[in-house]
Amino acid sequence: MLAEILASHGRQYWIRALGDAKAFHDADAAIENTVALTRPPFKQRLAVTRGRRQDFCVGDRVDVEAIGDDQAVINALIPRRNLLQRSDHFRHKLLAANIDQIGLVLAAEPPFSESLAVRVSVAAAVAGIPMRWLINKSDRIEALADIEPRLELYRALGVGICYLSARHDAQSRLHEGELGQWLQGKTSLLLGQSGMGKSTLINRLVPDADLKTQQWSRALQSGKHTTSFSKCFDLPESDFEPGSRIIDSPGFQQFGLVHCSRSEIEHSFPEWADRLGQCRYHNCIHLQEPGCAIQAAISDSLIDPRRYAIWQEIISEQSRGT
Ligand SMILES: Nc1nc2c(ncn2[C@@H]2O[C@H](COP(=O)(O)OP(=O)(O)OP(=O)(O)O)[C@@H](O)[C@H]2O)c(=O)[nH]1
Ligand SMILES: [Mg+2]
Ligand SMILES: [Zn+2]
Repeated sequence: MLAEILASHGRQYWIRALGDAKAFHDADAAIENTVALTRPPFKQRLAVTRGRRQDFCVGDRVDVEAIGDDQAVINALIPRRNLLQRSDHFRHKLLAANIDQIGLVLAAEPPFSESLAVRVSVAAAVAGIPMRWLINKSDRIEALADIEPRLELYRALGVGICYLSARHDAQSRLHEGELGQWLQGKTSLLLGQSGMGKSTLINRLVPDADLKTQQWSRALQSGKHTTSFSKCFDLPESDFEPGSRIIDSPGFQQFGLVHCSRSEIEHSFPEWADRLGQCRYHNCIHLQEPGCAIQAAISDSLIDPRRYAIWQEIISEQSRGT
């Protein structure tokens, strides 16, 4: 039978049968090649994988086999529409599959890392998933003023930016305002560093989500992120179209892009586009090469030096360890 993964934790997955009871029975019959099904369709249950496989993630559609009343085994993966991942030289982490959009949750307190935000933007672009920046804690007006000039730069680069306060905005504003409109009918993944307020936001949007949240200073001291695995929730049908879903995920402090090619990363810097063909060497990586158009633009203050520094950091990681 067909199911989707709602949450993943190590080799254990929380799954839900796909579709209505009829579709479920049809799919089941097709897969198991049996017509007489007496077992009622299941809604949600725990599933494990065969042969120690761990390469599934939230949002995956899978073919499963029920075991008893409350468990299942995953047999196979249905081809993915998209897959968001991060990677270093040692491992690839699958973050979510088959999603419509990403909300990168940022805040001024604790200060968000621009390097991480750029990295997530590159990974999202490479996976072909649209992204928006959700600036949370906008009740902290003074802190917000500090990051505003940087946000202005990204807005000019075409990034969609939406302000909210998960803690203080009225329910109606969260559900019906810009954020609510953006969430309508879509499967949205919330991503971001620890303490930005992803789980707080989901608790406001999904009344029975009951996610743990934690003061970020305490979370950072303990070295533990509050959310430890990704989980998908249905947004309430009272305010959202059926099929509107939101995924919570653990905060990260690193976001490697070893799975992305240099050209993919380069093209995630849209303000460089006109200059990319103008370097002396066609395989220029814009670090120390003579006749580099990007370095020249830096010297002439024509492109943003902080974004260039993030490029240097990402590119030096790509070659390390290979
Ligand atoms: N002032 C203010 N604080 C907020 C807001 N949203 C969340 N917080 C606080 O920020 C802290 C971290 O919130 P969480 O929701 O646990 O953050 P998270 O992004 O889920 O963190 P991880 O699970 O570790 O990735 C909590 O103390 C929240 O109360 C907001 O809109 N304004
Ligand atoms: Mg959380
Ligand atoms: Zn160059």
